Amino acid sequence: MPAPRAAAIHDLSGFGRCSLTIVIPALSAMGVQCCPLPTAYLSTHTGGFTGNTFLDMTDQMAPVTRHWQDCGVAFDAIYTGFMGSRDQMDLTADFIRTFRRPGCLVVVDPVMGDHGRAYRTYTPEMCRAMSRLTESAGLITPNRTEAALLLERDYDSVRLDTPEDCRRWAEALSLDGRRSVVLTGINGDGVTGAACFDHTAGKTHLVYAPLAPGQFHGTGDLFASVLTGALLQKRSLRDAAQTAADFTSLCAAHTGKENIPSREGLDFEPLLWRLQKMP
Ligand code: PXL
Repeated sequence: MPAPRAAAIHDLSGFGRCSLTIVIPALSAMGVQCCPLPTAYLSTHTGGFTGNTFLDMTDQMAPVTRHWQDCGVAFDAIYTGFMGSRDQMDLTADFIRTFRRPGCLVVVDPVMGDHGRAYRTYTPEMCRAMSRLTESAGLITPNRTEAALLLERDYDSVRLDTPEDCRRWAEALSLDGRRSVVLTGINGDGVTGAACFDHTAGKTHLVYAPLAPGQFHGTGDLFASVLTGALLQKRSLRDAAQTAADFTSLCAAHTGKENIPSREGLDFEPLLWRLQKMP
């Protein structure tokens, strides 16, 4: 069996572990061929660093789409994340329309913010465009902040305190059951996890892993990358989310012990081998 192939539309941030510097190694370790379409090159991500460079690669997106189409490339998955501009979201929607075929998994991680606030580069117009982009997805992976932005609700009203709350909000994000949702950042006593609404079964399951102390940049990117890799290994949504929660929790616990500044992200490289699956 050849490796499943995923197109990954995210930014490339040189320092600070997020987006493609997580997506590529995680998917590769899981036996998935990753074809990156970088939306921008930044010297660092925008969380915890100031003065980062930003090379906008929007004008590359349509030519890359056309060239891959000319080459007859087909994808088993399209996985998108952080966007640098509103135009990028429209071009990403075009990319999905061009390459979607039966069985192609379309994962849109609606990266827009965390801890109740949009990232500083995300304007309200971009958040609305992201919401439109998520309509092309078979699966979305918002955190609580992104859930509130997608639903146009006040952050404080999207409470994830009880299992019933978590289920309700995950289902509210499913466009009346038409797409699957993995709502991340649900917390319990000493645990963190995700509410997984599987649109094929019409059911929501909660998965949990130990909550490690500390907050690290790129945690959502690692979770969504492992989730996508596990789905391409034909695991169920619940199983894939459990694998992603376990691995992310392990990396957070390890990073916490190493005293690494949170803006440098998760020190996942020493643990990457654990994602490997023998053929
Ligand atoms: O991890 C999300 C992310 C991705 N890419 C860039 C970011 C952020 C969050 O701040 O700044 C460039």
